[in-house]
Amino acid sequence: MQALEKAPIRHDWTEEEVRELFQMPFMDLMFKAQTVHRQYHKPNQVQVSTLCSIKTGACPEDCKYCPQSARYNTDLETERLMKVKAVLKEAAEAKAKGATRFCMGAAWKSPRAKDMPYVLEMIRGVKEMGMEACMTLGTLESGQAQELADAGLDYYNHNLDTSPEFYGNIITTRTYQDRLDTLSNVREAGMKVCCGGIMGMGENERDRIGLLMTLANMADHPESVPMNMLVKVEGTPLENVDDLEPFDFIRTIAIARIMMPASAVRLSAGRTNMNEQMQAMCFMAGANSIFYGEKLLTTENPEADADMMLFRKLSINSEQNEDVSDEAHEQAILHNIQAEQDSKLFTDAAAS
Ligand code: SAM
Ligand code: DTB
Ligand code: SF4
Repeated sequence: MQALEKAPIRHDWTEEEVRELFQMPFMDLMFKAQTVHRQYHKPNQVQVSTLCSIKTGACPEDCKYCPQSARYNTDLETERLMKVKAVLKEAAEAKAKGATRFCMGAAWKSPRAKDMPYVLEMIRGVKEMGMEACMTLGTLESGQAQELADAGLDYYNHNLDTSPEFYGNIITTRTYQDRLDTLSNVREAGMKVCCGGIMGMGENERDRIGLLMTLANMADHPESVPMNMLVKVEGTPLENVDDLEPFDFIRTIAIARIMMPASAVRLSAGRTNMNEQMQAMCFMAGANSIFYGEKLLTTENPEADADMMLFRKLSINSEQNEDVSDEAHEQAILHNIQAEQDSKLFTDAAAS
């Protein structure tokens, strides 16, 4: 049998080509994305990361989607930088539940010099546990990026969020170029790049094309590409923006997979508003990473047990760390099946 030829890794995508992908019949696009996915990734494996908000709210930036900006009234309780010990306790719990990567996020424009020793200690602690470490702390100068890399940070998350053209409608306190500069500082320091965007902010297809082209035409593709569906938070300027057509979100995932074949594509924020079937379609389109655990940074994420159940229904294996006991997983699944049956009994009884 002839070996399957891999799609090439390209950095020269044209707008016309990407538009053609967006215009493909949905089934053809899904087939193409799944074909590329299988050339580069295990088809039934999804990586799980857990998020921890190490500093919450009171952010000076004005990102219109974000509940953590100090400019909007969102009922969010602000929290100063967490103690290193508390962060490492959460990391240990995440590891016990099966996470292979621990991602720490701070609502900062940029980390301050006095915060750096604590942040570096957090990285060292997570690495000692045998997990990958990721951080998202805002803009980084090259020296700061080097300090993080030297402490062992594997990934730095910094999103472009949208196209260069639409960006000014969403954020005015830092420029697109500032973001690109941070990304190149991260690269030069030798860390892996986690960079993606948010769909459903009122952008149009051209903007989704613009975002994907900026990502895929970088000299090196981001190793991880988070695709967030906007979580509309009351009090933010985007709270009432129109919903994105779910198929357009799935299409965007499929095209990200085709344009960046070797990258992990993460189905990130917004999963609580997606049913199991939609999430399965996102996996089919090439998403192979999720955030696992009840909370993202400040908003809800699906219950861990529900995710475990979904993985089981789809025979998806999470890329697990060795220390997680199968028994603990089995118990959690059984617990969830029981809860699902109980709630069915309840609704059946109520209907009769
Ligand atoms: N303050 C840092 C920064 O912005 O670089 C790090 C934390 S920030 C919350 C990380 C990312 O979360 C943002 O770039 C954005 O893509 C995503 N995000 C924030 N609020 C969101 C929302 N309401 N819905 C979807 N994604 C969101
Ligand atoms: C990313 O692209 N999505 C994550 C992670 N990077 C840090 C954050 C999503 C945040 C959703 C809104 C919240 O929970 O505050
Ligand atoms: Fe601040 Fe990050 Fe939220 Fe923007 S996305 S307001 S920088 S926490």
